[in-house]
Amino acid sequence: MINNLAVSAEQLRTSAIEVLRMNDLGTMTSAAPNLYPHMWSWDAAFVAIGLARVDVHRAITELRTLLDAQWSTGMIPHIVFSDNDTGYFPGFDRWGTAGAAARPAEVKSSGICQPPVHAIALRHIVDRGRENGGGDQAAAEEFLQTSFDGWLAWHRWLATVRDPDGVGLIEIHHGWESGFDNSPRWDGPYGRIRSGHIEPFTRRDTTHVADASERPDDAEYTKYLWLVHQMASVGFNDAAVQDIVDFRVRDVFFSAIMAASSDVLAGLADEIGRSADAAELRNMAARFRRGVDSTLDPETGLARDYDVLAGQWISTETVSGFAPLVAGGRPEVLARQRDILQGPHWMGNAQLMFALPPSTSPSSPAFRARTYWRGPVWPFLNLLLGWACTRDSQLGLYETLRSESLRQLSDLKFGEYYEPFTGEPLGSLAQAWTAAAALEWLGTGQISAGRMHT
Ligand code: 2M8
Repeated sequence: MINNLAVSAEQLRTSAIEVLRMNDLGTMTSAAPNLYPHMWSWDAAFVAIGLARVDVHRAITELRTLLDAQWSTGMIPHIVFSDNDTGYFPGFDRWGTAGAAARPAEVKSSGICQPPVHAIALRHIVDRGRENGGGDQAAAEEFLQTSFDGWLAWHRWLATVRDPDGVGLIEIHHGWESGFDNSPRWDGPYGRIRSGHIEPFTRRDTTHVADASERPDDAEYTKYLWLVHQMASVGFNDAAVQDIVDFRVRDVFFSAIMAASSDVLAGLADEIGRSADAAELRNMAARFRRGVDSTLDPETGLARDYDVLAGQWISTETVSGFAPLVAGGRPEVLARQRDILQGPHWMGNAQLMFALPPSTSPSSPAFRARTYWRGPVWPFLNLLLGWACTRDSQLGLYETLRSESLRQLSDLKFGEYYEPFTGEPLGSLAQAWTAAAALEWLGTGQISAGRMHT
């Protein structure tokens, strides 16, 4: 029993496993049952972390499916489409990736990417495999050996194609690439886009949530599709996209994940005797850590994105401002960031239902308590922050994030995101990465609820 939980740890674990089972399509996990009936790249990484707690083999399958969708350039696409192509728009046909030269012909995918959390997931799989020993360990070691080159190619693609000038920041070409789709971070860049003609479209997402106003509005969606149209018009060719696309932003949070993940992949490289690759990855990690550090706003102490086309910093107070806590960095910077995170504008806000950071600070004029990436709390992000705390031996903050997250998730709804003041689950329920986060927070202990396929 975990202190102050409305349910027992075993109940929470059983329900979380049930959600992953419900979303299990065989070789991939849908991000959510109806709203997102396909595999999403960074969701898959978190899902694999959770799966590794109950079934190492199934966790491996998840990452292998994702890697099978890797483009010949090294890019890992943000959506791998399942055959269940009914409930989601834009589907494969609308993406226009059918003719993209770099896409493996046998796998249907989108043509953009998401943050590279995957090496962190691979680390979890290897660690769980080694803890369990036997067949789990053998499978995890084998997967590490056979998949390593794929992950390395992914990191190299990001480090070259998306940071051609070596500034240590990843350039994204769509808000969807950040994973923070309609965050106020992107209001400036989207505000400057004047969409050209696109084919008419009918959205499906708004039919899967209780209140359509939680989702991005139609004007936002038109711009999202305009960017897809632009990229499709040049066959998703990397160099051509950069020349023509109307959204070019250096994403500080994506870059922080790149730094953290490159370090983790370097550690794994060492373990399999790939020391030259390990050195290259450590250099990558250092470069992106410096890049993240270079964005710090000296007044607010928060990290910032950079709008390349406008030549402007983006200073909206969102949780991405804590990118250094994910990237790692100078001790004094991290200490100040932890103070701010736990202060009155974030976790220390007295009105919060749980002491967990909202996606936008409630003190910001951009804050919207119920609107998607404009304010609600996202459980998977708290898991990522918690992971970084353990890496940096910040056990006090880790314990707060863990116990508050477990309290939040003990409603057994596994919401996509939560209203910060009431704790109401919003968006999709039974969201896969939320269930995975619960399993990882619960950690070791009884796993009598069993494997995925009993
Ligand atoms: C959301 O994004 C998709 C587009 O990629 C959507 O709204 O249709 C975001 O929360 C993203 O971060 C997440 O990976 C995806 C699936 O959970 O949903």
